[in-house]
Amino acid sequence: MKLYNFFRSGTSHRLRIALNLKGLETTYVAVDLRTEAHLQDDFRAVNPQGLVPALALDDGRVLIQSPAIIEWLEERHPTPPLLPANVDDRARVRALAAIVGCDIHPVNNRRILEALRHRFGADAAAIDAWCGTWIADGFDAIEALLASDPARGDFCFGGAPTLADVYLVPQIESARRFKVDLSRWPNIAAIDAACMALDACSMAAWWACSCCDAAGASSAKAAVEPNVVMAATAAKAQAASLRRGDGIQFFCMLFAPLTSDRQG
Ligand SMILES: N[C@@H](CCC(=O)N[C@@H](CS)C(=O)NCC(=O)O)C(=O)O
Repeated sequence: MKLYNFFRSGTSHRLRIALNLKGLETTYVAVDLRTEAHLQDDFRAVNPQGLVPALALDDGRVLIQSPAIIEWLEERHPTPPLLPANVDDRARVRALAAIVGCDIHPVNNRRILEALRHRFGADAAAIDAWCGTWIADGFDAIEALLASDPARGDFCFGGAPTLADVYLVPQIESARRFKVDLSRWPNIAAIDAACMALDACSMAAWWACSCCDAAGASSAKAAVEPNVVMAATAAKAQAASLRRGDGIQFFCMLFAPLTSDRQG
């Protein structure tokens, strides 16, 4: 299978987590949103919608839309399951995922932010405020749902990662990029820590991503912000315990957060 994705795309990130949890390997194809590679004819031939991710199967068929792809993975490769056995529980897990997938991510996507910047004159602070508004709105709801579940273990539902965690982790990463203070949501922060302790999640992070190439990293800007330094430091610490660390990955890990691009 070929995975068309971008290292800082939240929807790509959620698919990488799902693939890792299922133990499935793919050939990695980088589609660079910063250079608008996703809007070029060659990628539109893969996905006419011009969005990542897309998963090309070995027989040539292409799956698009991360919710559809992840559900396909769940049905084709049911072990380990990302959805609970009980129908009511499945509805709960899907609802948590949908808060991210339907109500947070789409309004913070790159093309929305580009329209805010170029058609409506939004500056960087306005963009952060916009994204922060919708992330906080969704995270408040998720936090309340998590707090109201007495049977919950370390993850969004029960004691193992589910679809809800697959969606939540990339959105937390995106929240950090948009300077959202996560201390307001202790259950969400604890789930992030539990997920990031799993190789399946940490190896799906943008800093572990093989499309974080030297060309991308070299576009790093010099403007260092505190959250960026923290992210780079955390990434560096994470790197020590993970199966990566060649020169390019290390370089990317340190400098990719300095880029000014903000993707959904
Ligand atoms: N609903 C789609 C959304 C895909 C999507 O919006 N992907 C973003 C990256 S996270 C993208 O390709 N954005 C390009 C753009 O907005 O120009 C899915 O879940 O796959």
